[in-house]
Amino acid sequence: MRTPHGRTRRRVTALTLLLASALAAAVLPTASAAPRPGPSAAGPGPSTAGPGTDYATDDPFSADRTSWFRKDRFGMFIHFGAYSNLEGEYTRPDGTVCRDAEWIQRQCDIPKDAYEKQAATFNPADFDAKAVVKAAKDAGMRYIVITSKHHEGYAMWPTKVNSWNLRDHSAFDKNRDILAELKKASDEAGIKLGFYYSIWDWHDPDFPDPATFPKYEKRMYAQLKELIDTYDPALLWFDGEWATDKPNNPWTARDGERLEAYLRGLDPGLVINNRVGKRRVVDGDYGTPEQEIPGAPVDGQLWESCMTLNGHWGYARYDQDWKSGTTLVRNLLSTTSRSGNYLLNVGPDARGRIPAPSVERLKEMGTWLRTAGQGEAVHGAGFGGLVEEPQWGTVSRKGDKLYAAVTQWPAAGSALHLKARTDFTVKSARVLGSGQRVEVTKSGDGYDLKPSGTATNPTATVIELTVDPGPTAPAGRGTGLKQEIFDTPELSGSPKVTRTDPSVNHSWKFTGSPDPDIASDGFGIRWTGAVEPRRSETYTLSTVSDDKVRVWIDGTLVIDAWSPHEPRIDKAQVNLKAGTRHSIRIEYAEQTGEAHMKLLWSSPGQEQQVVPREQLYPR
Ligand code: FHN
Repeated sequence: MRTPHGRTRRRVTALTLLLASALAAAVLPTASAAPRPGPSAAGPGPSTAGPGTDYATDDPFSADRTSWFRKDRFGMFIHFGAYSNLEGEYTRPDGTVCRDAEWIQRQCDIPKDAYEKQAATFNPADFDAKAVVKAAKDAGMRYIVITSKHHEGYAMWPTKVNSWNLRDHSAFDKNRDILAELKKASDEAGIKLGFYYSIWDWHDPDFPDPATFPKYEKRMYAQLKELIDTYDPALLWFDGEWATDKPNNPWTARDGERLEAYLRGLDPGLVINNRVGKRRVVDGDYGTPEQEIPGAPVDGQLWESCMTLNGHWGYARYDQDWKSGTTLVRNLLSTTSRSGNYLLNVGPDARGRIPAPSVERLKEMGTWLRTAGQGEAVHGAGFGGLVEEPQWGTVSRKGDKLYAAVTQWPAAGSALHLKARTDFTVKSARVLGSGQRVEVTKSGDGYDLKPSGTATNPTATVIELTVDPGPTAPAGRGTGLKQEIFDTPELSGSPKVTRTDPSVNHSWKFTGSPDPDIASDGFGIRWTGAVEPRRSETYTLSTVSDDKVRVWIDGTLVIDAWSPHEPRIDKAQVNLKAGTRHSIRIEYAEQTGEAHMKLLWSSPGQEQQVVPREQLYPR
């Protein structure tokens, strides 16, 4: 099926649409626990969302669907809305000045009519999509996420759902559509485009009251369908999912379950963040730490750190507290070295222009990335894995290359030490952008790197190591684990279903279950068989579970989370031998509420992933 702008939409099967529409129409309790009819934005349909539904359709750590996101590493966030028209300052009728950016209406208690009046003068005539995309591409950014609707509820596209939008309520050219302009420019530049969409809506009168919230929800579904059908975004970045007031936010995890299923029914290729639900490890495809960088790869989920260039997301004319280009490059190196993405924000002004200091810093980042191939340490790279993160910089890995980005260059004759996490060898080393020799010697618990010259730049000098990561067995020929499903959480009696489960990668949430004959609550599962690692290393096994789980390896209980819990991660370190089929037994129980069960692994030489089918054998 061709979409309006020429891209072939991924084929959406009838079942996924049916499931999506059924979910949209499913009656689910609201925050007040009273049943609340879901919106029928996707149209009515028989309720297939129930026992037998499993929302885990792939492993975001290894699926083709998320491949671009895991490789791109660096994106541009754009906060642009009616709030931009005030440029961070609101002068009250009494002459006092109140300052904020995208929260200005709420934080400065601007009356609705006054806010609508100022929005009517909004005219971002100088918004230049090609210039925005060029700034992103020149910075080394590979994707863009723009606010299509922030908490103020103002749509930045000509939505048909209401008139509170840039087409119908502004002084802007009524023949222009900035999201369409951005989509065209992004496609031409080979940049992915995503949309930020706030669930929390300060403008829609039906939003705060759980009794009327379904009317808002139906409009929200309709707007999201407009965005997908009109602009074919690669990613949806939800926000405003948290419990709050002014106005009250009725959004629940069940609402998130239904919305995520609806969206995946519309476009199975979408990448969706975890704020579609309640910002948990079981929501969406990736976690969203904000204004901070996790110290290591995030357990159980991909992740992306979003950050401002100064102190505000939306434009604030008085905020000149800009991060330096060096800080920004080092932040990007830190996120990459922990297998995360960096979503760096710009806030266009009232005319739609990106502030010059923002453009300057993005140019500095792009220059560093383009110099001497230093961008290889970021694009397509990820967790260093083979070595501990050093004090003197960061280490990312891409295949047989380790990129040591040195921010504290050693004194002449001194060495940089890398602590090894596994047996691997260094075959060669070179400084990108310099012909200087680098002496590599085995030393204690790792390697010493002794460069013979000076750093190439003050931000970070990259030493590229070519390594042999050590023996990795060929992929196995496994088919999965034996799975026995019981209709009691005690796993008592005889199993109602016995089959081979290709991988332990399940998200039954509130409405689903492992089989149509198994109710959504009150079931138990036992998996048995063998797990065969491809490397002889210490593996970290992680379970993502709700309600209860325990795991045995070679008869030893290594994870014991046998008390009911909300969605959470439990981990164990186990020494596994390549080519050996270590026995594994997993017991899981769902009592009531949500149900999730995933088994992931990682090791110094193995990126985090759901344990794949070919390494699992039923017994
Ligand atoms: O309230 C928003 C805020 O305005 C901004 O959009 C950030 C960006 O991720 N998200 C929320 C705060 O967590």
